[in-house]
Amino acid sequence: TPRIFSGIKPSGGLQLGNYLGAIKRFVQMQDTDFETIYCVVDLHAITVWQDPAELPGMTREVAAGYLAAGIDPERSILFNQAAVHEHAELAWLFNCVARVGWMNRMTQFKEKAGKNAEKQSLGLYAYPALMAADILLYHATHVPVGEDQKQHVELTRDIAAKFNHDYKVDFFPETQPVIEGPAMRVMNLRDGTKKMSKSGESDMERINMLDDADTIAKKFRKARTDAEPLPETAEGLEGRPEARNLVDIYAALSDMTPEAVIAEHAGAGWGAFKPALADLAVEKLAPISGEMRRLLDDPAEIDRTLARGAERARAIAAPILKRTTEIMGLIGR
Ligand code: AQP
Repeated sequence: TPRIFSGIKPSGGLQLGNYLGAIKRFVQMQDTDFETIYCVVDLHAITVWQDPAELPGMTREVAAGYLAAGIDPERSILFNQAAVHEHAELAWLFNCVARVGWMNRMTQFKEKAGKNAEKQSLGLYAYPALMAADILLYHATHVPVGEDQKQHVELTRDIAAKFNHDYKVDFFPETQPVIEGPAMRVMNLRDGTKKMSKSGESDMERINMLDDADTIAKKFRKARTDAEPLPETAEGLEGRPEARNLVDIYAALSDMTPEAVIAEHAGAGWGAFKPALADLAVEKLAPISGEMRRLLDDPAEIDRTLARGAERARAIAAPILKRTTEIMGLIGR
């Protein structure tokens, strides 16, 4: 059966973009023919500093987000990456397959590191090799990713191909990126040209999954917009990134097309549209955040769920890692 692997970093509280761009689709994929493996990728989170006093709480929050949104830990495998040590081991083996020149071409590292590349952790630089390990440890055939991750999936294919070539085997599959339709990209509420992000500087630029109704209303009220009302047609959103973002969020939350949202609210002022958007967001998010809070009241139960998932993950991962070490000529496993 085709198998999907995808992950979310516990590098902060879950935000609306993680839900609309990732978790919501992950839930729908459970109803397809894919076997689904979802991971809280804590080993990726620590590529930048994470306070050890806060990391366990963020790991549980991401797990609670998956569960509250509808990931069924029986139908999907749900676990945290650090609990399955095979991820780190395969990542090392892949560090020895991947080439420095390949890593140098990764645009995401350049964007994240900016002018401070020398000061970044070696882990942040090597992160695509760990991502390749995450995927290939399960011989995952498909990875649902945003446009920004496409390059890393290509690197995963390059690593698999070089491994197969160098060791003269046909062992790792060619993973396909699944980039569905126009991928939902939620933008920052203060700057419509930047994406909404967990670790963005100001809390006002994002909607957190655990924000209460008043906070959600306030953040949308204060969201940056231009002075024009909503256009009469979708073409009128051209060159208006903040306006487009609010329309896109409305569309994604209501499962409507942006065109239909515009048709319904044509010519409306922000004073009318923003409260409607806030009401819709609260209506859709409150059941999820309520369930997240309920789950987070019992951290031990979340840990047990993750541990059961880790056991199932390891049942797939361990033989694949063992075979990899044998192919490479490493003894003792
Ligand atoms: N703004 C977004 N719009 C749509 N999808 C988004 N995702 C993240 N932000 C948006 C999707 O969420 C999944 C998890 O991503 P991640 O946690 O592995 O890393 P990220 O993309 O770097 O997420 P953040 O929230 O921006 O975290 P930080 O601030 O730590 O870097 C992915 O599927 C991603 O596409």
